[in-house]
Amino acid sequence: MVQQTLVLVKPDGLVRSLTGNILSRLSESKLEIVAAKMSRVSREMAEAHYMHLEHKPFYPELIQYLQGELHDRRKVMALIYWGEDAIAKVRQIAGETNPEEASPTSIRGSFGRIRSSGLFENVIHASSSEEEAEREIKLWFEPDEIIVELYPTRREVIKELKVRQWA
Ligand code: IDP
Ligand code: MG
Repeated sequence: MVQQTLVLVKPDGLVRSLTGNILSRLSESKLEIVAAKMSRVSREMAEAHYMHLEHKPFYPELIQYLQGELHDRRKVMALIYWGEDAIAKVRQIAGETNPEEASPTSIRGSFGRIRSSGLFENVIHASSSEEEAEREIKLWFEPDEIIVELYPTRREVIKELKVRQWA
């Protein structure tokens, strides 16, 4: 089944210069990258992304983590991978959530660690189901930032829209 999945290189991945390595590992999947960008992460974005974990004891620190406050690197790299069984393939290469339990050859097993607070600092995010992928892709990307048609869109005329242009 052709699927799409959201990947985030989290701030620890960026601050440790792991982007190239992570993209190399993910390229083994033979999936196609159909969108990519650097993104600042507001508190609202971080909370929306992890809304399903709101009740967890590690949630406040997780929000700080995604915002880059734990690594002084306030951004993430967001990508969409697209192709046959994309969700399972990317999760496989990413490895288990807990880096100590992740396969040593996976991204999280190679580069993740557990903070002294207990938070799993695990280098990347990867969507875990089609429903989650759809919600997350629509949260992180606008339709025109993606080079294929993933979900239905509608056209709207927005009057007096103020946009920033090159001077
Ligand atoms: P996932 O990233 O493998 O999909 P989720 O359960 O969605 O795992 O959790 C989101 C993130 O929250 C994880 O990537 C990890 O950074 C952190 N996390 C999840 N479970 C725990 C835990 O039990 N202890 C500490 N941190 C956790
Ligand atoms: Mg998850």
